[in-house]
Amino acid sequence: MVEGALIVVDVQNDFCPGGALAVDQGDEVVPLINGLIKRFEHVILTQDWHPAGHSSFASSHPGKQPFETIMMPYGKQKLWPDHCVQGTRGAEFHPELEWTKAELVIRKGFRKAIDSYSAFFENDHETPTGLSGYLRERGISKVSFAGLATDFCVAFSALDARRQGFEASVILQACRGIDIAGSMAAMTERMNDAGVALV
Ligand code: VGL
Ligand code: ZN
Repeated sequence: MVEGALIVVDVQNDFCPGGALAVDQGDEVVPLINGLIKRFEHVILTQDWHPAGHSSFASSHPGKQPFETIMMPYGKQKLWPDHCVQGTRGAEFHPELEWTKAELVIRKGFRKAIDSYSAFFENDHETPTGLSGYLRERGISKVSFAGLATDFCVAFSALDARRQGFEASVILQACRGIDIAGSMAAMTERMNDAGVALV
């Protein structure tokens, strides 16, 4: 068994080909992640889980298009197509993801006025999801990330894991990115600087 927790980030239909915010080859990570799930001591899943009309949706801002950036009270926010709406098929885990072993599902982005990329904090970098407390209480000090998207939810989760004092690695082979406006290179550099092991 690999020590620590595997955190499987947002392997949901809307981030896979055919979904509302599809990541290129997003579904290719599923068999790899299924293999990892078997090998890890603990497994935690995250699930992007937005109410309809969420403030990160371009459709909630008249005249705005997906992938534009706007200012929100908590800072810059990229706007997305409607995705991962609570209770829809797009928000469900990929049908081939073997998730039954998971001990915890962290849902994020459920507050209408604030987006959440990280598994630890919402995009104000202050509002916690409770994951740090959960890991600490359970004595888990090491986390490894796989899933979607490398340059958004995976990267922000890994950075916050370091900020919270956890040992963090990203299993790149089992991640796929969105890569808009150089986001992959920028986030890779930030993860390296923060001491995230990219493996
Ligand atoms: C994500 C954009 C919006 C992600 C979630 O999982 O990386 N990206 N919501
Ligand atoms: Zn989202």
